[in-house]
Amino acid sequence: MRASFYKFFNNPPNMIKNKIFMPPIKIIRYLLICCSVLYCTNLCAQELTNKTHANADTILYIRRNTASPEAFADLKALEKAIGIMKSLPCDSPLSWYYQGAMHSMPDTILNGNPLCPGIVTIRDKLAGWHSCPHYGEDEINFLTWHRLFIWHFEKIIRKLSGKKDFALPYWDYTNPETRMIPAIFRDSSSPLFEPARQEGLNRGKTIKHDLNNSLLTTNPDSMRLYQLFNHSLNQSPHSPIHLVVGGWNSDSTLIKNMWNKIYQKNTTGLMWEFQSAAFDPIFWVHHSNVDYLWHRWELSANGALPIPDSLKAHPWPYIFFDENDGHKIVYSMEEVASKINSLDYVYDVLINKTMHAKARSASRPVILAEAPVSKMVTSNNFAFAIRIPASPVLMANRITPKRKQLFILEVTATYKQQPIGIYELYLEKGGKSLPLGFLTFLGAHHHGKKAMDQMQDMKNMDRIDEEEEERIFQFDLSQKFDFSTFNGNLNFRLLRQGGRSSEIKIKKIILKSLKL
Ligand SMILES: [Cu+2]
Repeated sequence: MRASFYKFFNNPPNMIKNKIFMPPIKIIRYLLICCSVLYCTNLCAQELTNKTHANADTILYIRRNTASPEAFADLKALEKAIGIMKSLPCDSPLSWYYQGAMHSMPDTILNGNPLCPGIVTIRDKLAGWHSCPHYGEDEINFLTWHRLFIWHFEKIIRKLSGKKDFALPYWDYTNPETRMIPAIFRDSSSPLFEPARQEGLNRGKTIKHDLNNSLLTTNPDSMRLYQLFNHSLNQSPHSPIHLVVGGWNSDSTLIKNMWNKIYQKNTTGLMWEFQSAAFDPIFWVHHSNVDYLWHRWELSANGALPIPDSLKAHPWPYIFFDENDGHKIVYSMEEVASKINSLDYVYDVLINKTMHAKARSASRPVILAEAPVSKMVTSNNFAFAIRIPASPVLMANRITPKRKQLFILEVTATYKQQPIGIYELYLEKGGKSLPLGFLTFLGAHHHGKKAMDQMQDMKNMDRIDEEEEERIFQFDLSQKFDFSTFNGNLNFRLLRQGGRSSEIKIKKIILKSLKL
C-alpha cells in the first residue's frame, strides 16, 4: 500500500500530469479516490490485525521443534546458508556479521575488528544495526521486533539455502527432555558451532536442573495483557537461556575466560551479552522458541494482541533487508501492528489451532501504594516485608476487588555493576511461597541509547559505569493475591542463583491496579 502510494505521488499517472485544468467533477472524483485509499490504509491494517496468524490461506511454512526428525532437513539448510553468510563481506546486509550486528554490537571493540575492519565503536554502525529493544520504555517492542527480525532472517536462509519450504526450527528448552543444545550446533565442524559457550553444554550436557523454574514462564496462561506477557517472557525463559549458554553457572562464578570474537577479547560467551548474542547461531533457534511461546499464548484463552496505539506510542526503528537484493525495508508502527499477525508460518504443534485473541486494552494504571524498601540483597535466600499504609485508593480496591481488575507489583532494583545472579521473587502467604517471576539483568551494564548519544568521548564511558542504574520489574499479582483480605503487609522472598551478595538493592515497591 505504502509503496504504491509513494509511486502515485512521485510518478502520477499521465492523465493527471497532462490535465492541469481539470473540470470540477473530475477533481471531486480524484479527491474521492484519494480519500478511499487513505481510509483503506487504516481499515486494511485493522483487518489484518484481526486476521488469525494461523489462517490456513496464508500459512506456507512450518517451524519445527529442533528435536523432531522432520526438522533435520531445515537444520541442514540453516547450516548451509549460515556457511554462505559467513563468507559474505560484513557490509552486505545478507552477511552473518551484518545480521548479527542488527541485533546489537559492542560499544567498543578495543583490539581492532578482523571480522569487520573499520567497525570498532558503536558509532561506526551501519543501517539497521543495534536495534534490539530489551528494556525500559522500549520493551513493548521486544517480542514484536524479534518476530520480524527472525522472520526476515528466515527468508534470507530460505533464499541462500535454496530449500523452498525452509522454516526456522525452534529449540524448546522448556521441555526437560530437550534441554540440551541441539546436536548440529555442537558439531565443531559445522558453521552452526560456536566455541564461546558454556563448555559442558557444547559437550551435550543438559541445562541444570535447578534452573527448572526459570526455564518455565511463570504461569504463562494467567497473563492477560500483552505488555505483561512480553515483560515476563523477556525475564524468563528468554534471559536465563542467554546467560546459561553464554557461561552463567548457578553454582560457580561466571566463566569469563572464553574468546569472544565479537568483543575481540577473553570474556563471557557470545550469548551472555546481548551485544554479541545474535552472532551465535543458537540465538536464532532460541528466539524462534521465544516466538513460539508467544504465539502459543496468543492462541490460549487469555492471549491478547498488542494494542496498536501503545505500539505507536513507543516508536522504534524496524529496519530489515530484502532477501533477494538486500534493499532496505522500513516498517511504520502501523505496519508492525498488522504484520506481526499476518505472517506466513505456523509452529508444528499449533497447526490446527485458531486464534481468538484480540487487542485487549486496559485503563491507565492507578497507584494503590508505594513503599520505599532500600535494602541490599545480602543473601541467596533473602526475606523482606513491606508495610503498606492504608489509603483511600487501596481501601476501595481491597474491599471490592473487581473481576476485571489486574493488580501489578512493580519492583525497582538498583545496581552499580552488572549483576550476575538470577533472582526469583516469591510472595509469602499463609505459610506458602507463591512464585511471582524473575529479575534478570541481561545487558544491564549497557548504556541506553541516550547516554550513548550524549557521550562526548570514550573517557566518559567509565564514569557512566560507576553510576547507579536501575531496572524496573513487573509482576502480575491478580491471580495470586486476594486483596479483599489484604491487611497492609506484604512478605517477599528473593532466591538468588549465582551472583554475589549485595550486587543489587531493592529500592522500592509499587502496587498498581488497572482495569481490563
Ligand atoms: Cu534481543
